[in-house]
Amino acid sequence: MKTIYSEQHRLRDAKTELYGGELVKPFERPSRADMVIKAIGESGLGKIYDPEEFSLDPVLAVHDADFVTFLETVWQEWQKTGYTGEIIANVWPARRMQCRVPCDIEGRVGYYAFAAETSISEGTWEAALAAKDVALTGAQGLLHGESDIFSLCRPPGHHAARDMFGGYCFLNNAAIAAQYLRDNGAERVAILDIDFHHGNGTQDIFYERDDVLYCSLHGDPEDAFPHFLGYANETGSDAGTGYNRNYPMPPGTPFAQWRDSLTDALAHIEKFSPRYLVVSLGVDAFENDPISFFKLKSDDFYTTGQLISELDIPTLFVMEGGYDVAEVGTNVVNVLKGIEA
Ligand code: Q9C
Ligand code: ZN
Repeated sequence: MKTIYSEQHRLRDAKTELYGGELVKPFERPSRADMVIKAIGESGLGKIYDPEEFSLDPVLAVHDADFVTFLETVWQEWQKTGYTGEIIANVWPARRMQCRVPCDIEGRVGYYAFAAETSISEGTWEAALAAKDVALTGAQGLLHGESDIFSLCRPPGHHAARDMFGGYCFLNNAAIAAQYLRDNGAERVAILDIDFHHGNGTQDIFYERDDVLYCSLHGDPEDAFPHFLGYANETGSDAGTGYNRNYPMPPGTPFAQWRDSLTDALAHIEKFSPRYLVVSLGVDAFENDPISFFKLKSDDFYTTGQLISELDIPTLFVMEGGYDVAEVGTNVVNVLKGIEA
């Protein structure tokens, strides 16, 4: 299996994350991708390729144009104000307030953010652009007939909505890839999201549509980020009714239970009969993940890969979360080895 990877991910190296009322070193850090690429190199899984460069068109097919311009220009604007720290939202259009884009930069940061943990730092935009190229190059591989590809994206993407960033995500790499597959001849595309967190951004982007099925296994929003989306009663709207499926699970969920959700999601995907599958591959369901609460063991990721491969659908794996830096490489490689078994 080919891996697509860009060193440009290093440009996303924020100094701050708002966590527990303090500014800490972000969990989503460059060493995560270093560990994954190292494990891929040692695994014998296949070669590592640089991405091709794509225009913004595939990004604008899923994201709001003003949001994209905001991400592109916000660091320079922030510098102009004279602020010396990173960009952290501190105000929102909350209940009964007006949801319009203000002029002032702090107002606009709050408008486009849905959470405050994610600082925008110098180089974030450039890294996000490269991550979307990594995802799109993988999608193009599927269109050219490859059966499985791993796009080692960083920063991750599944929390990024049409016009919102947060949860360490800016551009929704998996959604951009899925839409690109649709725009290049695939009638139906399914997205399976096995990251520990609900992919609120991906759900948001495809919620009214019946051509992209979204299925997500995640920590119950009662207890886990992003808290305000990801419940089981969110099944899609309009034409998309029935094309969104959430599997929220409680703290302490072991693999046996998680696997039942996976089996159900896979059966649902099979019935949908998609031309391609995009897997939002986070490995933060791991038992030692520092910010998550499922109990999957490293071997369980191998079984997960095996179960996904039984679908026999050409699949693009898009890297999302996974914050136990010591084991993130092993866990990702285990999924991919399970696919090739
Ligand atoms: N107390 C991804 O995995 N904060 N994003 C969690 C826990 C945000 C995770 C706080 C987690 C975002 C791509
Ligand atoms: Zn996650």
